[in-house]
Amino acid sequence: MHNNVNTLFEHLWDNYLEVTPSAVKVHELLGSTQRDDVINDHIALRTFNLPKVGLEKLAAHFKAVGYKECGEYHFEAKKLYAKHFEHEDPTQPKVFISELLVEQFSDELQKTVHEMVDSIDEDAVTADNFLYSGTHWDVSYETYQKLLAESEYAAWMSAWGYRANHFTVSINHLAQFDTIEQVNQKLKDAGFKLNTSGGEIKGSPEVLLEQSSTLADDAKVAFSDGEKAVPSCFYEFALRYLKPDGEIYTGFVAASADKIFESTNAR
Ligand code: OOG
Ligand code: NI
Repeated sequence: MHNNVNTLFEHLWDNYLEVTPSAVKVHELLGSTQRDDVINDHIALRTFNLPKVGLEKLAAHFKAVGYKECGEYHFEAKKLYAKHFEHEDPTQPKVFISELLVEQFSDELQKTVHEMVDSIDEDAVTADNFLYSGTHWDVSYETYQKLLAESEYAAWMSAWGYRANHFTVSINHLAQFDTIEQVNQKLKDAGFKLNTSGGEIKGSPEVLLEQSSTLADDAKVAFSDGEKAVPSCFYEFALRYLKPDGEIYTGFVAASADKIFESTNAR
């Protein structure tokens, strides 16, 4: 495991850029007018709730660089569970980790996921690079499509594995934009497609968090039966509001997160 938070995020970022070329354009659009590059509000990772690779196995890598558990979230329809983590340094990105509740799916999906996870080397899970190690298994495009029919999340995991599935621009830290509407307009004018599930803007000032996101890029995956382009990773935008006590809200909103997951749906 890493012991330096900045090194860990540099690796996560480089690995994310490999399959998310549009992230560079997002930075140019929103960040080029600032002295520093954009500040990220949070990142997110996905996994399966099997003992070898459950949420806590991913969390251990963040705890090792100073993160603490701060909230939990349930997604009944998508059969997911999640927690978020914060660093004592509030300028470090928050971390949102979810896991698929594998036992709630068909025997066929369970068998596929167990086979995938069985092929991960035990030592790989604690290695420095685990959080940006991608897939540890061979799946066919046919298997990908079968997973897709039951769970978009399971299919995404089979194609992309362990990596940050999005970074999130902190709108609060942007010099040239005050509202999420302005950010969305800038992105749309540049030709980006936004995730419209539940509306372009998820959340509201009342729930202390507004979020929007691009639709994931398509990137090529080397499936066992050939190469295919499938949705990879996306960029999110978050604007946070002050709580009545005057502190900024640092949590997530389950009803909004439920829709953000859909940013990796096929276009
Ligand atoms: C995470 C979706 C939730 C948020 O900010 O609410 C989320 C995912 O797509 O893995 O990122
Ligand atoms: Ni997010």
